Amino acid sequence: ALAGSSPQERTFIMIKPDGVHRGLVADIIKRFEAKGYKLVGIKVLVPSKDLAGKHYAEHEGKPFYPGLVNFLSSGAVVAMVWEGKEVIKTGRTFIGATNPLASAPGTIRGDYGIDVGRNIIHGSDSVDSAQKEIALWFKPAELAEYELISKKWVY
Ligand code: RTP
Ligand code: MG
Repeated sequence: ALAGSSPQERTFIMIKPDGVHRGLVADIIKRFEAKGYKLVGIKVLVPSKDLAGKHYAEHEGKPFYPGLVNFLSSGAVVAMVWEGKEVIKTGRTFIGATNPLASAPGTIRGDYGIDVGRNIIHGSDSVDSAQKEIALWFKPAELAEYELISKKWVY
């Protein structure tokens, strides 16, 4: 139960334009918040094609890449940084499989999605990609340094 024995990590979570348009922002935030994770950064923006392209640079050259970049930059997204023990892995578990039809009920994509190109939310898949994505989407001053008062009841 000691905070010192629970190393904290950060992940980049983004509600994509379909999730925003469908009114899923509060539901998604609620899941991370209720789990006990700490919100350290959040903003709404319409990403430029340049930013969307950089975010998905690992997929450059794949057939779905141009459509993916166009889709992400087609509307408002909610970009967030969440902090806590194993939040990268847990975030991916919350989100579900890439294809919503293959995602278990109870996951965000499993509960709300059908199409792989309209899968509602993004989450970093490793410590390395989390660091890169946080640096791409947020300035250091946009991340809040504070102690979550509930921490000693969560850990
Ligand atoms: P994300 O990066 O958005 O969190 O999704 P992911 O890790 O679950 O999946 P990834 O392989 O990184 O793919 C990024 C996004 O590209 C779209 N995609 N389409 N076969 C296809 O048409 C296909 N494969 C992937 C999805 O929207 C996926 O979220
Ligand atoms: Mg991915």
